[in-house]
Amino acid sequence: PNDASPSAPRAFTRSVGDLFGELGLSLDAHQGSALTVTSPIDGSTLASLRTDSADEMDAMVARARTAFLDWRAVPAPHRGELVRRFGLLVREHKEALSQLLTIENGKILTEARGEVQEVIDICDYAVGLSRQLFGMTIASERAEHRLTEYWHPLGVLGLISAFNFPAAVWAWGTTVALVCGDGAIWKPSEKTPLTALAFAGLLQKVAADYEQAPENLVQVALGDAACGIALADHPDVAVVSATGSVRMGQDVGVRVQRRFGRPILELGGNNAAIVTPSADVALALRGTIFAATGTCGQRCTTLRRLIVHEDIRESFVRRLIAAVGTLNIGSPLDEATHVGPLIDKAAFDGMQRALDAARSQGGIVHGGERIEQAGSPEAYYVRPAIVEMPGQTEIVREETFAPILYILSYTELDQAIALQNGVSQGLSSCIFTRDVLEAERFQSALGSDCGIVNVNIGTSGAEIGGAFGGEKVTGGGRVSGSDSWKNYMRRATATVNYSTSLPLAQGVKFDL
Ligand code: UN1
Repeated sequence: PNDASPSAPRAFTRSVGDLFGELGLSLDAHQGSALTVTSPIDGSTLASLRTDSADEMDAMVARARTAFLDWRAVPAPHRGELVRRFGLLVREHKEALSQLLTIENGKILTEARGEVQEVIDICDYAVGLSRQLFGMTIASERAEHRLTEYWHPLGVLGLISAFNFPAAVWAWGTTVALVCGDGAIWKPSEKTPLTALAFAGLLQKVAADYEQAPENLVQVALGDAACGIALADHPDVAVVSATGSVRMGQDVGVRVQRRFGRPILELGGNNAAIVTPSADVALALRGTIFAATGTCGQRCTTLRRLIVHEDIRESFVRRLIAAVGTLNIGSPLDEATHVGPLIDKAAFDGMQRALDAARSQGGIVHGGERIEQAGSPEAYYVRPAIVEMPGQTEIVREETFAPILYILSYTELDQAIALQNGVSQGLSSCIFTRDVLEAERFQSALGSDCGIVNVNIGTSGAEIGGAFGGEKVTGGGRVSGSDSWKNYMRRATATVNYSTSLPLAQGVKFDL
């Protein structure tokens, strides 16, 4: 039901202290005054934590490097055993971890459970991978020679993650890096350090009980951007994986590249759906609504642009606006809620600025208003906005991290594809069609220029098995899935001569 004045958020049934207790962890060693953690559900304070200084980062990297030197010698399947045990522990505590994630991040419980499931899934994936870190043999041009490619552990991974997927993105990189033989440091978002301490705490606990795991294999750096910069600049951090804004990635990527470290960047998206006249309308509606409003529009894969065929535009948009009007907006702990709060006031202000800009650029805004919660002035709940635009104006080409769906229309498919590709970001895209030619064209070299190209599903909710990331200002990195494990290893090409002569490559003669 559409409830214009939703009930005040339920008091949390579980406190953060209780949840940590259930996980067998304690926050005692992390207490401090530098970082106040609040819940977006009602703005209440959850914890006050100490942070790490830039000087402490040096010592942390040195410890990680020492751990790596031991860990690289452990056989990969035995490294997988560590991840297997972690995955079992996450399974055991799935509900408590999901609640903590919801309390700290504000995503609805079913999505929090989905995120914890992603952590479990990537553990299974990484365990399998630990027996499949294949190299290959290559045909040598010389007689009685063998050319082989090896994949070896790389070094220390520094992983910078965002508030919106406070656990899964870390797990994608870290579990894979661990089976690849790397050490790992995690710099989580300052908005979600508790989720980080919980997941890393469980992994540390498993590592402490695993005789083959060295000390300090997995560490957490709490702090502001300076901690991330310290990782980006440090010559002993071999690979830096960063998920977040384009602006952050431009800084981190350049810093890592300057010292010839390896950056993996997964940055902004401005994801579009093309809805064609042959689309299954009910399916397209459900797909677009979840993609546009899930996680309150705060996924990097959130649907931000809908490019609908002129012939069906009016009826489709009318149904979309009506459906968004029926979404339950309120406490994410309430199982009936569809859309929880924005992360904070800055996100709300950014959303309102974008809506004002859209209006001034000719847009007609439906929804988008704040929904006040009695007694929680610091909680920012909004009705997702549907914004009819006269064209792909400046604001439409920007990523605003909030639930705003811009509506554009088209008449020819190639025009829709040009609009879809006509932004600087290139993360995710989709088409709703039952026409096989349209579906194929969209996925082809002439179609979407994004890293993720979906047919008859929305832009968000990628599975862990596929390479995740995108092109253009999205950064080009693939954090997990497919063969992206290679990002966490180094390649060595070995040529072995098992003859008694010494033929040189390319037929070079050098007779002594
Ligand atoms: C992100 O928002 O940074 O594809 C990650 C999805 C999720 C991950 C999103 N599996 O929507």
